[in-house]
Amino acid sequence: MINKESPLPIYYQLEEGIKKQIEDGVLHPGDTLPSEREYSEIYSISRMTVRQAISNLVTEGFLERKRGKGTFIAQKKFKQNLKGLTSFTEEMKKRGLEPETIMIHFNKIPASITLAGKLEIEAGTQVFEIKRIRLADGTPMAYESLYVPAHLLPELTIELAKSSIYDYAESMAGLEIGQAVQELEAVTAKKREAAMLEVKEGSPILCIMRKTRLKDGTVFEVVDSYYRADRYKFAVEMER
Ligand code: 16G
Repeated sequence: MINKESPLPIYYQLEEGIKKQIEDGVLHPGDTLPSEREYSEIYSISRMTVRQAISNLVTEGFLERKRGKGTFIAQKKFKQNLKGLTSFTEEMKKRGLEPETIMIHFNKIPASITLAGKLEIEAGTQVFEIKRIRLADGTPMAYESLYVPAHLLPELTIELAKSSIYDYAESMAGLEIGQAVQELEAVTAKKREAAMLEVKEGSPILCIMRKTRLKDGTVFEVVDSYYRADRYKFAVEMER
């Protein structure tokens, strides 16, 4: 795994070696990683070097540190294809995972000028302000902050919003969700997001801003979603 003649830094070689072992199934998700001492003895390298490689792999989401228990191989990241306009519920079900929602906030408020601008409605129009944690098989994946004009979903309740808003909109409210524009940005978790996503403050987070329209062009929702970068990656297909 380590070639001391190589111009590549040793920590980097170790990092790549561990990644390859995960890829090849030599190390399995949930396994304990060999200790710093073992790596340093096997490859005759300093513990500082091993520590650097491990800490980079933790930041990148390949390894996970559990306090008082050690370092483990992390579960594989979810890859979401950004081709179709899907909901969280659909994405999780597609993978055979049980979606779940913890409702943090559910309220009707008059839209501020800024929000009204984004939703393309008059300022003061009633909108649902919904903040929820989305989980898959009990693990928090994302925290969403969502705004929908209330007149589009007049019967929306907390219970319905804890399930699938897209499903409710399409199968019960008779709306046709059409298209969306999404922006992705890397941010670090602030105290509040870190607590909700069960990560350390400062951990990498993927922030996705989605604006969805109905088929007739009406803005249906604006959503800021914060996804755990150690659990999620997004794939974009391109053609030319
Ligand atoms: C996804 C969407 C979000 C939408 C939600 C509906 C992204 C980045 N965001 O989380 O915009 O409101 O699905 O999910 O994909 P639901 O139908 O399960 O409530």
